[in-house]
Amino acid sequence: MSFETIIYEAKNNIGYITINRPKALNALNAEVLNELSQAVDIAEKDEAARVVIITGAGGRAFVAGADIAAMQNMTAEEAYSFARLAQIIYNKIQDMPKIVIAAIDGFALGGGCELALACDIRIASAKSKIGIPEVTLGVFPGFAGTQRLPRLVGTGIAKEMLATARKVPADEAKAIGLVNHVVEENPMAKAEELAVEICKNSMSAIALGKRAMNEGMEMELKKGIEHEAALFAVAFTTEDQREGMTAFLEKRPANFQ
Ligand code: DAK
Repeated sequence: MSFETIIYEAKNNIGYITINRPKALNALNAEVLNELSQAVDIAEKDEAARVVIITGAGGRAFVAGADIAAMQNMTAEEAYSFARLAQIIYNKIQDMPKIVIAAIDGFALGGGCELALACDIRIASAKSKIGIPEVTLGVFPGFAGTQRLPRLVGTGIAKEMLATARKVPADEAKAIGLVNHVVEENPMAKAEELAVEICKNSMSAIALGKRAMNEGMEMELKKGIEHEAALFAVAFTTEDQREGMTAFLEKRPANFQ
């Protein structure tokens, strides 16, 4: 399915969302965000997509940030609405009951870094640079970067990235836990390799485990552990639990739904 600035397609159990505005390094304006929102909804419902990969077109950028030209003359009210639009989409990505992988080939800056942070797994090519340079523009990250980045890499590194605006090279991003894997080139191939591995496993169990991690991170430890038990019990109401354990005992591969 093709919008003006987003391409969505599903093949081999993978849903691909491509941000397709390469002349502006895939910068996010309201049109891109509205279409991204629709694509995320489609990917979530699409039974042909067991894993979702988000990427940027053009080979130079994942996303170089929110569109600076679009933001230049915004009033404070318009800036608030713009930030909320992106935040709500990014929350939908975080909450999706499927694993979402960011395949980063080039710049992932500002709102692009924040989009990658909303995904579950990040794969970057060696040439990629990731950062939150908003303070060079007189603003600071408004698409949840001040919340997700310190949760992922810790407050010390996140505050340094905020204040220096430095574009962190891929190998350093890996060392600080900002990306899961760095590949010489073609991060899509690595993302697809992971997606194939993920697809062998129970989708309902992955969804419950992802939810336990996401929701547990918002809770005090012992509450989170209790919450895990409640969701663990839900796994025992699924066909996949019966199939997975029966298959193990029958010494055959599981055939999950
Ligand atoms: N917005 C609009 N256009 C962009 C862009 C962006 N973020 N990034 C790149 N482009 C455009 C360039 O203007 C250029 O367009 P033309 O001149 O060709 O028409 C084209 O993409 C190619 O870019 P360059 O010619 O600059 O390419 P270079 O290889 O020389 O440099 C670069 C690549 C990524 C280093 C450079 O383009 C760059 O520094 N881009 C800006 C990166 C950035 O600062 N990103 C953060 C944006 S701010 C909020 C608060 C904050 C935010 C949102 C909400 N609230 C509280 C409401 C902000 C979020 C952000 O993401």
